[in-house]
Parts: sequence; structure tokens; C-alpha cells
Amino acid sequence: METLSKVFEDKYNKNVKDCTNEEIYHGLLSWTKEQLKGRGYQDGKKKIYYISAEFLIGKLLSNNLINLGVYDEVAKYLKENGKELSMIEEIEPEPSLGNGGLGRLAACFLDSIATLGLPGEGIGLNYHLGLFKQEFKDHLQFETPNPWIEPESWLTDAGISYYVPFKGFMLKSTLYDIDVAGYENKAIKLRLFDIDIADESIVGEGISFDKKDLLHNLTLFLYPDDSDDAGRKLRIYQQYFMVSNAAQLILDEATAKGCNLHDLADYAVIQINDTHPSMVIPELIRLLTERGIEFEEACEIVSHVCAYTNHTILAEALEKWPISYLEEVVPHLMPIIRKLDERIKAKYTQENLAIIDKNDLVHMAHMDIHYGFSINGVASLHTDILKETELHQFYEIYPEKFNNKTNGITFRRWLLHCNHPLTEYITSMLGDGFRKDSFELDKMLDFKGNQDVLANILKIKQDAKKRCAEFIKANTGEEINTHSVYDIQIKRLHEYKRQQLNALYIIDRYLKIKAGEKPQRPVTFIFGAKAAPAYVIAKDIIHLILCLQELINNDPEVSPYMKVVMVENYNVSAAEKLIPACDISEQISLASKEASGTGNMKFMLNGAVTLGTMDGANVEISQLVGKDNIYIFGESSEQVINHYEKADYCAKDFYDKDERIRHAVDFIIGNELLAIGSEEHLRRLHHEIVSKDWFMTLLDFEDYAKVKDQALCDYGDRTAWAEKMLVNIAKAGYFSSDRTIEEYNRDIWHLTAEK
Ligand code: CJB
Repeated sequence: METLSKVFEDKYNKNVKDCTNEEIYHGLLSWTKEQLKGRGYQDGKKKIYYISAEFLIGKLLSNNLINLGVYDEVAKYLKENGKELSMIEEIEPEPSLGNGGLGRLAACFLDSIATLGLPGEGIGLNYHLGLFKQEFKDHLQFETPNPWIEPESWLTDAGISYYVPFKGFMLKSTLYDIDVAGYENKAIKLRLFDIDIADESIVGEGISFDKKDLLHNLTLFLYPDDSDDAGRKLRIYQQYFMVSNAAQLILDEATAKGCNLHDLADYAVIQINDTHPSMVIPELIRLLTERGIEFEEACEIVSHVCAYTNHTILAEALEKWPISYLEEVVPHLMPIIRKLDERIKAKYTQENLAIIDKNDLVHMAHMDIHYGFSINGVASLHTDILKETELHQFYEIYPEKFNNKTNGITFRRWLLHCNHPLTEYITSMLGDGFRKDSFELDKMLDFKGNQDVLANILKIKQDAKKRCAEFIKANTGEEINTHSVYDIQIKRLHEYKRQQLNALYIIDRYLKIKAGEKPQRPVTFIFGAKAAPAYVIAKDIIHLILCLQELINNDPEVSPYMKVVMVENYNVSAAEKLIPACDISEQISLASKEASGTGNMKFMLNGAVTLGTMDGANVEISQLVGKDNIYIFGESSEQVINHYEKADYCAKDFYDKDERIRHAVDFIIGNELLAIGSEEHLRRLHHEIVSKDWFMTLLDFEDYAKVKDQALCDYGDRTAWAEKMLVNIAKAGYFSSDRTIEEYNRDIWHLTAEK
């Protein structure tokens, strides 16, 4: 720790003992950056370029220390000098470069690519104000900017710039790198393009700004509001800026290694993360033809370089851009896109295979599938649905391109970093092999009948719940009962994820308590979720939950039995505090709609038991842990898809025929909540549930309530519950992103690992 001591002396002319926590954070930041550089970078002839609009990387300090293998040493050194590393971690601002699962997956993948010694990098944008910061006022969500870049940060100016052409002007980029350490291995880079002239001062009230002021707004926000034309065009400007820079960088790196462009596929493989980076296909073709390659050959080359990952079957996320927008933003790409489309139409006459449809919309995913060599879904059920239903017409012509890559999570962050006591305990039982070979967790099953082990697991959970209660108190002001069951639903707010189903259960339980039916044990219902700023019903659902929080927590007759808390500004740092404390993990999407989910994996790894539908990766979790160690409810994906095909689901029928449902739904517009909340929001939500309910909340309500009651009852047998926890931890090994990335490499990327 001599070099670290020296940093404080050189930087502040002080001994570490006399430094403030802020000074120690900044000293550690510059020291860790140096250590990372000293580690060197993974490189090789062929490289994976993972292009993504989001990288939800979370705070970096402690993860870097863990991956560098110096966490314990640094913590000890600080302790000896009267300082707490955990307090210092709090000072770091969380990078605001992502929104949800897709962005967090990209971050886990970088960790695993580096850990496995694969040459690769992530490419994205350096959003200054990131995704918005969420604030609650009057039980409503408000959005404010989330600035996270400080003068001293993890970003390093790479000294690389490109010119990106738009209609009528060029924009010069600057590249910033963030080093990502592999666990006990070299680092890779996350490369974030930016413009020098981005200007945060153009932001007015909330997160409003002039969407047409491209020279100043281009890299301010992730996912600017796309409810109007200007917002949608801004997204295209951002996407093109990202992929044009990426394509120029990739070609430069390849040629520097001796690539003659004809053999680009020997130097680069590009993973297109959802459709946001899809324009990289026509852009690469444009750049290759500019460099003297014939159009037909350029198409062929690109088709051996690009692979596409689909993350959702929801139509809204499968981007389709009007030709008129593309003509306005990137007119030089349109002739290429038209030619790509003509080649397809010459071969296939089916309308649903076209890149440009008859309404002059460009289907980005269709371009990816025709001109990429691989298309993968993110969980086994999701890939099956793509093949059989959503993208069936493509599967018929390209069966060999389709493959499944079930998502994973990095255990370095989601166990080693966020849950030290559990990590240490597992190490004491199994040794530390599981840190690199997650399948070793399976050996925990040998301890299933061991009463001491079960008692220790329960104790670790109880301690985590105490720490989590402190976080919740600081975040929400609410005191929660640390001996209550922690039932947690944390994820983006979306109707298909059905936070409203959980809310209806809470109402039902409240009504029972009011009617004199006292439950067996107290439960704390914990939520965390941001709603997209223009997603009206999602914001109404937040309003409902916050109103329930106010009503229930302040009712002395009810609050001893249940409380509701909604964490403000849910992000990676909050997840790290909540997940180790969870008893029941809510994964209750309408079957077929959640492509995979990754929160479900983080929870099981930390000893929570899943309450979920047979959707996404829940299906694989249930196969691994067995039916005694998971709570499954609701209609199957086949049944749900059938309802959609026949259009035979009618929420009003459920409402009319089932009194229990009707009472719960009508409570949304009852006097108790209207006295707290806004009539406009609550009435709109009530109307939506009764008359539309696109995601069939009422269909699954009875079964959800029954199975959830069963889980809460089973919780009372502490030994049996601890066994369920143990099985969940033991079986989580499959969900390491190291396994996922090994599969990507084996089936798609074909890179050689550096040893
Ligand atoms: N996903 O986070 C997003 N954003 C999107 O726009 C589309 C999908 C999520 O991606 C995760 C990673 O693959 C999945 O686990 C999750 O089910 C999906 O909703």
C-alpha cells in the first residue's frame, strides 16, 4: 500500500489519516486508474465490438478493487488508518449511462469478456446527463438531469476523433475510455463517443431542452423523449453518431493490424445490442465502398461481421424509422438501405420479410437479420417464441442464424461486491473456486440437511435485512420492520412487468386486514422503478404505489402487518443494497413478454425465492431449482399467445364476475386513495385496467394471490425456507455471465482467449 500512501502525500500533502473521505475517494480513483493501466489490455487479431446505446455500469471503485485482487488489502489499510472503505464508496457518483436490463447486461458482459481474457471492447455514447434522475413529489414522478461526470472521473481522453456526416453538417467526436478490469486478468475498454460542444446549460425546467439544437444536445440524455417528431429524429442523430464513430474506429483498428478490408471478418465481429446500433450495417457498407470495395462484396463482408441480439418481442422496442426521418438526418445512408431492401425483395416477395414496408417504414431488426450472420434471443423461451411466432418468417429462411444465449450476471458485482458476508460464508464452505467457476456453487447442495449451515444462511439474510432497512430509511424516510418478509419488485416500470398486479394484491390484503382478518406475519412490499417520462400509465402506476405507501404506512391498524415502500431513483447502487435482503423475488410479467430478466438471477444468487410466471429465464430457474424451491403461477406463454391471437381476453368480464377483483380494482378510485392522490391519475389507471388491461393483470390475479399467500405461509417454517434459499444459491451458477459469454464466443464470435 506504499504507492497508495504516496498518492495522498503527493496529491494533498497529507497522511491518509488526515484526509477527508472525498479526498480518499479521489486518491483511490487516480491510484486505481494507474493500477488498471499497469495490468495491460486484452488484444488479439480478432476483436468483439459490443455496440450498445446503454452501459449501466454502476459505481466502479470497489468492483475494480475486487477484480484487481486488492479489495481486502485496501480495506484493511484504510481501517488501520481509521477509515471505512464502504463510506468512501458512497462518495462515487453512479454513471448514468443506462436504463434497464439491456444496459446492465452489456455491463456484465464487459466484466466477463475481460475476465475470460477475450479481446473486445464496448462502444457507446458518453451521455452527460444520462438517464433522468427520479424525484417524488405529491406522490408523482418528476424527472431532473442526472449529471455524473466530475472533473476527476473514470473517463480518460483517448485522443481519438472522427468526423460524422449529417445532412448539411459534420460533427467532430471525442473518444473517452473507461477501463474495465477482468477478475484477476487484464482490462478491456468501454469506449464512449462524445462531442466537445455539448452544453448542459440548454436544459430548462425538469429535463426539457430544445430537441433541434443538435450541436449542443446530442450527447446530453439517454433516450430523449420520443413522443414527438423532433425527439424521434434526435434518437436517429444519436444512433448514427454512435455507429459511424464505431465503424470508423473498427476499420482503423483492423487496418492497423494488417486487415485489407476484404478479410474484415478475421479482425472484427460486431454484436448489435438491440436495434439502436443497426445503422452500423449500412454505415460499414458505405465506408467500405468509399474505400474502394464493390457494393456486393461490401454486403458480403458486413454479413460476416455483424451479429444481432434481440431483447424483446414488444413492438414498441423493435424500431421502425420512417424513410422521411432518415432522409432528413442521414440522406447518404438511404440509397444503401434501399439497395439492401431491393436485394431482399428480388429474392423474397413476402411483405413481412421486407426491410422497407409499404408504409415507408424501415424495419431495423429486419435489416439486422438479413445482413447479420447470427440472431440470438436472451433466454430459451424467448428464442423459441422468436423462432415460432415473432420472427417465424425469418426462421423459415435462415434457420441456421438463430441461436439462444440465456442471459447471465457477473458474480463479481452481484455476489462478491454486494454481499460480502454471504461470499465469505460460501468461501468458508467451498473454498474460492466458485469465483471463477460459478458451477462450483452446486457443491452447496451437500449441505442441504445441515442445520448449522441453514441457520447461518438465515442469519446472513437477517443481517442484510437490517442493513437494507437503514438504506430504506435514508432513501424514503420510512421505518420498516426488519422481521417482516421482504417482498421486492425492482425493475423498469412497464405494464407488461405488472407492478399493478402486485399493487392489487396489496390492496386486497389491506381490505382483508380492515375487515378484521389479521395475517400470519408482517410483510414489507418494496418497489423501485423509473417510468419513461412520456409513458402515462406507467407514471399512474407509480402514483398508485406511492398513494398506497402513504395510506398503509400511516394506518395504525394496518401498518403492523404490512408496509409499502417505493425507493426513489432506483439504480444499480440501490439494487446492490436491496437484493441481498430479499426474501421473495417478484418476477410476475405476463408470460411471453419478459424476454429473460436478469434481476431474477441476482435475487436467487443472494438467496431469495422467486415468485413468478413461466416467463423469460424464470422457466430455466424453475427447471434448475425444481418446483419445491420456486413459486410459479399464472397462464403459460402458449395460453397467453393464444389469447392475443384470438383476441378473447376481456378484462371487464373478470371485473364483473369476480367480486374480490372488483373490490381491489375499485379501491383505486375509492375515497381513501382519492383523499391522498390525484383523481385524474387514479381514474385513468382504473379505466385502463377495467377496459383495456393489455397485459392481462386480472387474468392472473386469483392464481397470483393464492400462490403468494402460500409462499408467505411457507416462510414460517424457517428451516424449510432456508433449504429453498440454499438450493437457489447452489443452482445460480448457470446464470453467471461468464457462462453466457463463453457461449457467445463458442457459437458466434470465435475469438482466441489471451492467457
Ligand atoms: N430490455 O432493458 C431492456 N430494454 C429494451 O429496450 C428491451 C429489452 C431487457 O433486456 C434484458 C437483457 O436481455 C432482458 O433480460 C429483459 O427481459 C428485457 O426486457
